Amino acid sequence: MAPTDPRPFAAVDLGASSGRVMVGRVAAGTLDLTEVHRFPNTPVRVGSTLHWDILALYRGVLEGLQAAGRFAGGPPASVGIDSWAVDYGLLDADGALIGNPVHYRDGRTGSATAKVAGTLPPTALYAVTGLQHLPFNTVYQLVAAQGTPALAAARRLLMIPDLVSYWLTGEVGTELTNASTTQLIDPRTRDWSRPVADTLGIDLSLFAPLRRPGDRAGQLLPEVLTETGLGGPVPVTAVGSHDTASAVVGVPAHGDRFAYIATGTWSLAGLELDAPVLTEDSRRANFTNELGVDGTVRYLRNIMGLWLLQECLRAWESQGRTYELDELLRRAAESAPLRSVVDAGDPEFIAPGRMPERITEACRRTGQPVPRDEAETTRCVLDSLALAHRRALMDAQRLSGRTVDAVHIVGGGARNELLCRLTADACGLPVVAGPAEAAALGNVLVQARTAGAVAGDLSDLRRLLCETQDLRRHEPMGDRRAWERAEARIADGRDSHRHSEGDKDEQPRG
Ligand code: ADP
Ligand code: LRH
Repeated sequence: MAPTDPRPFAAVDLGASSGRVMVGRVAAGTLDLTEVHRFPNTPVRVGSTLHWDILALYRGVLEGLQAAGRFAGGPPASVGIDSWAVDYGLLDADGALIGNPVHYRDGRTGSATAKVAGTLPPTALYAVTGLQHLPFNTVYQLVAAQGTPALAAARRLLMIPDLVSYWLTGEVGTELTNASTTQLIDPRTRDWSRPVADTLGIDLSLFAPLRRPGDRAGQLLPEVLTETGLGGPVPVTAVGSHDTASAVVGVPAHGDRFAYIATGTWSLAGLELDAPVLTEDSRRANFTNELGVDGTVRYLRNIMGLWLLQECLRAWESQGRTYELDELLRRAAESAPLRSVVDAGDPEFIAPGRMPERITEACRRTGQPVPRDEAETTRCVLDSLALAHRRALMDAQRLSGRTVDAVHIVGGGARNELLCRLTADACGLPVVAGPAEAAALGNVLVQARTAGAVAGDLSDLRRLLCETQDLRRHEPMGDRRAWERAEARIADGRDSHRHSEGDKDEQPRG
């Protein structure tokens, strides 16, 4: 192949709702992406514990790599893997997986958050790690697992993309962007915080050495080459293995006056910064400082995202009412705006199940009209998400001192025109929607740079995205005061909920 021919890179992108393998062809001035395999990501409850079906996902990865080889007419130039954050698998002394990784929506960390807060006050933990309080952060999962036979038998802990990489290559490592979601990394040093780990009794030697995006992570094992029909050798490159880190690389922005919202199962709304914001105001606003590619900080807030809608659809389907998303969104667009809104930052929505009822209960609790049908419930979800996007981006600008003049929506939610339009209206800023597969594109771009198919910094990679990807622009419209009034309803509801809950462990909520 001539050096200027586009080279195929395989991106494995495991999202909470589906896994996919994409082939990206890259050269100067060229970037195209093709989905070669998509497979559902369906969690499994065993007893009372919710697990990821990790072997089904790994089978999807192998089938996807086989499809990538067929599509590219030969082995890809390299493979990169990204997935959702915080979760992990434990390996025994023989390198075998101990049990199925537990899903971050499992309730096992219930008492661990208070236990951690009792040992290391939230203010001190934030001052070192800068991570948003989410009850499923790896720290809480590990504290919840203390004393279990599984943790006692463990010799290695691999985050989900590192586990897939280990199965493909036989080599272990801990990729930094995802490691930063453990709440054990100090974003100033970009290394483990031994004081935090020691105080909480967490053994850092369980973690394999850190890798940075762009590092070599091994090459496909002979049995993987046989299984996938790929001729070798095929290198595996560490990318921003946290899907949100890859998605932020995939934001088609110019300059630095932009905000991003990576919307899929979650909405991750924030800014790209050079240094973390570790102030008490930032902690109280529940902002996170996750590490990004090329020494950046992803200063953002986790918001519930399209999970709310996914769970409503699942509930309606279980009652025999199956809806096409397009049709539901069309009806939602015709429903009354801002009739009722819920707090999409409220951890009460993390667990699966009964979502339409839980939304109804939240509306009733805050003295708002309850949605009368599926279209109104959908409208309530999308208005609530747009409002949470607005709140997050206003807070991010205030807390960081950076102002923005455009919002980029990437991820599956970029396909939801109503959500993009409502977000533009709520924020009073233009929204640029797309690409929907930003994580896979960011994954491909980091691989391509390591392989020498493209060169430059993040702004150069983003220039290539701007030149090659289909984007839609939404200008803000409507009455901004309507959003302010809706925000006031949320703030009142939040205060009264807090008091009725007794604000148990004084943790902030976004
Ligand atoms: P994850 O990576 O977390 O699995 P995705 O980024 O794939 O999530 O986003 C999935 C979500 O994107 C779906 O739940 C759905 O709400 C939204 N979505 C996907 N395709 C469309 C579409 N054609 N129109 C509207 N929304 C869409
Ligand atoms: C999105 C995501 C998000 C995390 C959550 C657990 O897929 O990685 O950034 O907080 O999953």
